[in-house]
Amino acid sequence: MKFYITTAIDYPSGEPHLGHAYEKLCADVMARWHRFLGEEVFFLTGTDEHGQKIMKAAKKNGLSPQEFVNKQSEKFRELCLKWNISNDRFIRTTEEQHIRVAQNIFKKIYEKGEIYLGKYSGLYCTDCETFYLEKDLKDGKCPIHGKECEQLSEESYFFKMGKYKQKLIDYLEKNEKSIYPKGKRTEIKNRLREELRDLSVSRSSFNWGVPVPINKKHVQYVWMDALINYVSGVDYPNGENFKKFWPADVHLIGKDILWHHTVIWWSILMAAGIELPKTVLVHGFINTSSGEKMSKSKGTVIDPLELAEKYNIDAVRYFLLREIPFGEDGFFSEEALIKRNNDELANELGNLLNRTLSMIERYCNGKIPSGKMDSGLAAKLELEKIKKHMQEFELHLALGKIMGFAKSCNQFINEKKPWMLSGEKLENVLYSLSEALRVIGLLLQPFLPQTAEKILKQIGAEKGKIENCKFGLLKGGEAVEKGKILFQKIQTE
Ligand code: ME8
Repeated sequence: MKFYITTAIDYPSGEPHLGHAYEKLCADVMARWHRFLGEEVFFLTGTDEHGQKIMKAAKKNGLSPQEFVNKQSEKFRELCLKWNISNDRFIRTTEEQHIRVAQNIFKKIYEKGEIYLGKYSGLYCTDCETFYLEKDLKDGKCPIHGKECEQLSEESYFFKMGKYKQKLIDYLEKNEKSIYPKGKRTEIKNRLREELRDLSVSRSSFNWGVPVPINKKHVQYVWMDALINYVSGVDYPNGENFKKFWPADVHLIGKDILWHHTVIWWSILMAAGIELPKTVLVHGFINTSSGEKMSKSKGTVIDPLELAEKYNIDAVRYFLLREIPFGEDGFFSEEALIKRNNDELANELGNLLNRTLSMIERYCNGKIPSGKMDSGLAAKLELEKIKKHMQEFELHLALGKIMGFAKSCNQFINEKKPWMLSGEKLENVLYSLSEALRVIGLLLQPFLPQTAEKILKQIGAEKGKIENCKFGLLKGGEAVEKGKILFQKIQTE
């Protein structure tokens, strides 16, 4: 089995924000989960470096567009490192190889007679890099950014997107999982009831873009360049990775770019004769606790690199994954993060490890005793439900079930009172707790990779895959190695 997952590629016109980090985090958990299932995974992320928005930002910073994106894209790479994102490739749309593929696809569609030269007049939002019709505007402004749109008029190539309308509707009808969650699929189906216009796919009033292969006075429209990263990232058309991994299993994106990833991307693929991705998966937006929508252009941004310096990154990952039901919008606040760190990570998970290891040290000379897994405790692990939640992209529920099991283990200690036991009874309890911790450690690998590694190391177990999540694999006699506390409680004044 293979699993190919992508995130949107970020505009490096500004600094990375929490929304960027959140998207990479969710994709990371899914990529790691599928590796955990034993599948061959390819995980792609990167930066979207062409277009007017980048050009304007470069100018503002007194740099050439190329110098500017070189500098900015490093910050997004650093974000991946600091947040422990396990991407297999970081693609930049200014890479030669990507540019070649973007041109190849443009040319292919042109040669099929699906692209023609015309003139565009319309309203353009540079922040979205998208044309709008008068009726789409909110109070005369961009519906996403609330900014004035520019009136543009220039020579442009057009892709005959309009003629794909029925094909797109049929595809949506037939493929239930093509857009997830369900409501988003309905949203696109409804929008497709209206007229579908041809798409302007080139710009001629500036030059920071992929040159149109048939007319060097034009550059490819930034979306006609950026979307193609999903196939250039696996070396379309002849690369091994393309053959092995395409079609993508999941394109993970935010709700503001759903139209681009379905109607635009799918019709480009249809025109180029390339298979369509299996699922476009939409996550929610993160807002700050003041209720303000986080937005680069409005400057209400939380710096995810600073967060990674300030807190244990697994506490940040945990907070976002548990706090926000996947697919819905959510709030970020440091107070709520600290509360979950203290109540759930320190008090439940950290405490469970600490108590268990202390007892093994005290009563069993630091070696896991051989024993029998307690069937009552074993039954508290809802492995099938965890798998099902992951299949349905309910990351928050899967993680909730794993943490629920840790809570059951703490209750088990309170009920069994091992400090009152001796002999076989004591050994069985400590063995059961070690086994439970081993399975918790394994299951946490996709979510909190550093913490999982620490847990497994401290109880003398190996990293492993889903098939190791059954009880009875520890033999007894493994030396435990109590390490530093997993999660420090954070004091608030
Ligand atoms: O749209 N919360 O780039 P981008 C959660 N380059 N996610 C958010 C968010 C928030 N507050 N704000 C933005 C682009 N996002 C294009 C994509 S793909 C071929 C080209 C998400 O930097 C947003 O929905 O504006 C998108 O999925 C991603 O961050 C990058 O946004």
